[in-house]
Amino acid sequence: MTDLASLIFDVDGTLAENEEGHRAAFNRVFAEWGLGWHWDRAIYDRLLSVTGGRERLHHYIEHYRPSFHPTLPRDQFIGALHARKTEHYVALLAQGGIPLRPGVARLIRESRAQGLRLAIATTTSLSNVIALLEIALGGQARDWFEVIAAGDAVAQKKPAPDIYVNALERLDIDPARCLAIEDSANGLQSALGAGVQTLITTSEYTRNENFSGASLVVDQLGEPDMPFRVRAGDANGFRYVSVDLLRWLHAHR
Ligand code: XBP
Ligand code: MG
Repeated sequence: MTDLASLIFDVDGTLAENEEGHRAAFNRVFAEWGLGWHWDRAIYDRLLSVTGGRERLHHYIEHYRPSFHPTLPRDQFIGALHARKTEHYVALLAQGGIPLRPGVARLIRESRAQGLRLAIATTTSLSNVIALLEIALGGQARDWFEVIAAGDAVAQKKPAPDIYVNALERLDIDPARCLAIEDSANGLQSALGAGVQTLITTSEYTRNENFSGASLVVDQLGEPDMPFRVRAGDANGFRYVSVDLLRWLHAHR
C-alpha cells in the first residue's frame, strides 16, 4: 500500500468559480478591439468544451465567424487578442471580484500542515494562476505549490493527460500516491489518463457533465458549517472535504 503523498489541484472552476471572469475578460477585449463579438453564457457553455483561451478563440473563429479574416496572420492575431484578454482577467482578479470557493483555503492549509505535497495542473495561463493565488491567499502562496504546471507547458491541453504527466514528472512521484481535485469532465479525463485518482467538485458550468471514473463527486469542498452535497460515490459520512476524507478515498480506491 502506498500512502497519499500529494494533491494536484485544477484552477478554473475548482479553486475559484472564475469562468464568468474569463468570459468578461474575453468580452472586454472583443469590445475594446471593436470586433462586434459577444460571448453570452449559452455560447460560452458550448465553447468551454475547448480548453485553453487561445484554442477557444481559434475554434470560435473557425465555427462561428468563418468569414472573419484578421489583417495579421491568424495565429498572431489570436496570440495578441489572448494576451490582452489575460491583462483584463488579471485586472478583474486584482479588483477582488473572484474569491476562492468554500473550503479551498482551509483544505490547502490543512494539507500543508499535514505534510502533503501540493501541485497545480491547469489549462489556464501561468500568470492567471499566480495572480489568483497571490490575491486570494497572499504573496507567499505560490511557494506552497511545489509544481505549477500551467497553460503552454505542454502542447496538448486537457482532456489530454499531458499536463498531469508534466506535473507528475516535475514532482518525481508515482501517480498512485496522488489525488487530483477537478471540476470538469475534461479535467477528469486528463487526470485519469495520467493514472491519478480524482475527486470532482462540480462548478457552475460543469455540473451536468459526465464524471464516471471519479472517486467522489460533490457540489463543493464545503466547510464544517457548510456541508457538501454528494452527487456520486461514497463520502463515508464525511460532510466536507478534509485531508482525512481524501486519505480514506485514497485507501479505498
Ligand atoms: C480552464 C480553461 C481555460 C480558461 C481560460 O480549464 O479552459 O482556458 O477558461 O484561461 P481547466 P486562458 O480548469 O480544466 O484548466 O484564457 O488563460 O486559457
Ligand atoms: Mg477546471
